[in-house]
Amino acid sequence: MRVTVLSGGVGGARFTRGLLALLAQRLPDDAGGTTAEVTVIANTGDDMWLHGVRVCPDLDTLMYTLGGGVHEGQGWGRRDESSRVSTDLAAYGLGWEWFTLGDLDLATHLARTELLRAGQPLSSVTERLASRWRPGVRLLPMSDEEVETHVELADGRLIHFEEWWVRHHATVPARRFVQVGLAGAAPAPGVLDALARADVVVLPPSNPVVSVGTILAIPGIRDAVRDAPAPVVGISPVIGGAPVRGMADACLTAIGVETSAAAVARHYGRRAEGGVLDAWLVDEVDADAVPGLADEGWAVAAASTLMSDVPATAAIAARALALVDRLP
Ligand code: FO1
Repeated sequence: MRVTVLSGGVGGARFTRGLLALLAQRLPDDAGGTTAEVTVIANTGDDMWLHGVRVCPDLDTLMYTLGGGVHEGQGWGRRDESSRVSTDLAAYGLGWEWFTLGDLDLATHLARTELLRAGQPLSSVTERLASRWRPGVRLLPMSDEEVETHVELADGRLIHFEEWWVRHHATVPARRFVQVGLAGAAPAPGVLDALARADVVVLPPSNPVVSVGTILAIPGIRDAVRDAPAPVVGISPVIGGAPVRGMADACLTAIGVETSAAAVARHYGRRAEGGVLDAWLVDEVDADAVPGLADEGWAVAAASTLMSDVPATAAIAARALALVDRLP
């Protein structure tokens, strides 16, 4: 069985960890994993150059979370981390005090930068780094080209997404998001194939605007999802009118979309009407949205979608897969 997931950072990584647990139960291999093939297409719009190294937040969150090295409380960065280097960099007046690199995390960025400087594309570098962590999935960047999400503020200034997200906690109103480098970007090797060959495509509860939205904006990827023979199912990142984590509401507001489970579904759109989804899973607190969406032709269900732990997340993945099993 082949599953392809379009993922941002924390939400998508936690969902994929639960999906792998479910698949290990349903399709076990002889090593505690699964015979299913899971490919994760990761957002690289949060990426940046910092201190001369290339930082890929969502790729690293996926690699560390699925590889067992993540700082669980934060959802990003390494467990047992230290900050000696970033503290000393600050003594030189370099870096941002609101966005620092841990000492162990720095090893990942140094390794990535060394391999990029040697001429390897990001997809090859990611494969090499992931081989150490053994995440149990094929981890693909959405593109080998640099595409960075910048935020246009009301006064016209453009700042990097991470500055808006981490320094300003998305409280400064965003006029729009600009994917710098998008026009020259192509899907990374393996991305279109992973969508064409999947038995199911999943849009997990990642940020629908700056994470999944950025992946879909790469020329060719949205069409590849729309044309995929497989059913496409999404899980709402919004529960009861608010994002579970992060500040997806600020992103949705910036593009004029209401922060509700139904509004996010309509934002993605049904494939029958030119969108990318066939099915949508909402939380029980949003069960009142189910009849309306069903009347519009959605395959839709309400279930507990809070990814409180791995078993709960495995159950969410099971409900999402069951939803597309019902599709004609
Ligand atoms: N988030 C923070 O809130 N503060 C940080 O200092 C910070 C550093 C950092 C370094 C590497 C990395 O891969 C991620 C980091 N993050 C930090 C998290 C980052 O903002 C998120 O992972 C995503 O970019 C948002 O989805």
